[in-house]
Amino acid sequence: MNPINSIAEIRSLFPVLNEQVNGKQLVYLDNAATTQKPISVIDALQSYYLHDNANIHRSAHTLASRATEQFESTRELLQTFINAKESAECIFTKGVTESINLVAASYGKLVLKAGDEVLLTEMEHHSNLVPWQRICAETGAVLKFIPIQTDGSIDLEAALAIINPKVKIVSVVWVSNALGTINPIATIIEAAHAIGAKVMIDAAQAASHFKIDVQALDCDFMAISSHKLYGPTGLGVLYGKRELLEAMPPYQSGGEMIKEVFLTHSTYNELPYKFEAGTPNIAAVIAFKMALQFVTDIGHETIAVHEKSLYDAFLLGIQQSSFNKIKLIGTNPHKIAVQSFEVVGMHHFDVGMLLDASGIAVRTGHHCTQPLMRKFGIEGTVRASFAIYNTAQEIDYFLAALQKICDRIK
Ligand code: 7TS
Repeated sequence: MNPINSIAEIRSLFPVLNEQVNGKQLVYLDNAATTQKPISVIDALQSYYLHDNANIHRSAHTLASRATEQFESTRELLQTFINAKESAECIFTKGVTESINLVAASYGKLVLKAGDEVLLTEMEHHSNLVPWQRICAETGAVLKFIPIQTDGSIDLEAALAIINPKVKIVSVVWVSNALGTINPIATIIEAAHAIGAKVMIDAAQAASHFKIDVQALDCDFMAISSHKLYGPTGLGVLYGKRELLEAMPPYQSGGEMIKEVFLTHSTYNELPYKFEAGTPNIAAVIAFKMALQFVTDIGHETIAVHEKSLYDAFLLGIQQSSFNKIKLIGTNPHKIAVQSFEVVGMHHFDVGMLLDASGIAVRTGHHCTQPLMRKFGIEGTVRASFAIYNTAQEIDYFLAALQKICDRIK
C-alpha cells in the first residue's frame, strides 16, 4: 500500500479536517486532548438514534434487542482489541477519569489500611493523582512517587528501589500526555507483582498508538478512553482481572448493577454489569466499535510508523538554529508523537492564539499535570500532538507559523 495515498484516503474519512478556521485550512494538532472521529463513528451515532434507540438489557421489544446486541458486540471487539481473557472483564465507564476513580474508590477502599503505600509517578495526569490522594486521606495510606528526570523519563532505578512490601497499589501512566514519554510499564508491573502489589495502567494516551495485550502485560487494571481512540466522548473502559473485580464492591448503586433488591438490602449483578449502574452512553458504546475497527483496519504498526515520521520531521525542523527561542520540554527519545515546548519570551497561551490565527490547533496550559509543570519550573507549555491523519505538509506549515511567531520576539 502506498502510504501517501493511504493517508489521503484516511483523511477523507474525517469530515472535520475540511473545516476552515480563521479563514485558513484547519491543521489539527491537538490529538492528545481528543482525536477527531471518522465518518463511520459519526454514522453509527446517528444510525442508533435514527433506527435503534432503546434502552438495553431490559426489554422484550425488537429495538431493545437490536440496541443490546450492538452494545454488547462492542464489548466483544474490545476484548479482542486489548486481548482480555473474557469480555466481562471490560467495563464501560465515562472515561479514564471514571475508570481510575472506580478502582481507587472500590479496590483502594477494600485493600488499603493505614501505613500502606500507593505508588504513582511524578508525571501523572490529575485524574491518576487526585482520586488516590482522596482514598489515601480516607484510609491512612501514604502516597509515594517515582521521580522523573530532566529529560522527562522516569528514574527506573529509583522506581525499583521504592517498590517495597508496604506498596499495595501501583498506578502509572503508560504514556505521559504532557511529555509523550513512554514508561517502562512491563518492568514496573513485574517488580510490583514480585512484592504482591496490584498495578493499574492509565492507557489514555497509549491505546491509539500501541497494540494492547493485557494478558501479556499482566496488568491488574487498565483505563482506556474512547475519545482519544477516534471514538465518541463520554466513554471509557476499565479492564480488570476477573478475580479482583469479583472481590470489589460496586462503585455506584442503582439500576442494572443489582441481582435482587429487597427493602433493606440487595444482591449484586454479575460482571461486568455490577459496575455499570444506570443507563449507559449507549450510542457512544455502539459507535466506539467503529473506532476500534478503524484502528484495527489501519493497524498500530502503520499508525506508529506514520506518526514517527511526522514527529521526526517536526523535531528536525525545530532543531534548526533559527528556532533558538524554542525550548523543548520532554526530550527523552522514547516517546510518542507528542511534543511540549515553550517559546522563550512569550506566554504559551499567546503562542496558542497566534497559531490558531493560522488555523493550527494545539493545546496550551498545564495539561492537567500541575505537579509535573512545577517540577520543570514552568506554568504550562504549548503541546503539539500528531495523529494518523496529519501530513508532512501540515508539519511544514506548522514550522513556518512557529518561525513567524519566533521572529516577533526581539
Ligand atoms: N490520563 C491521561 C494520561 C490523559 O491524557 C487524560 C486526558 C486522562 C487521563 C483523562 O481521560 P478522560 O478519558 O477522563 O478524558 N488528557 C487530556 C489532555 O492531555 N488534554 O486534554 C485531555
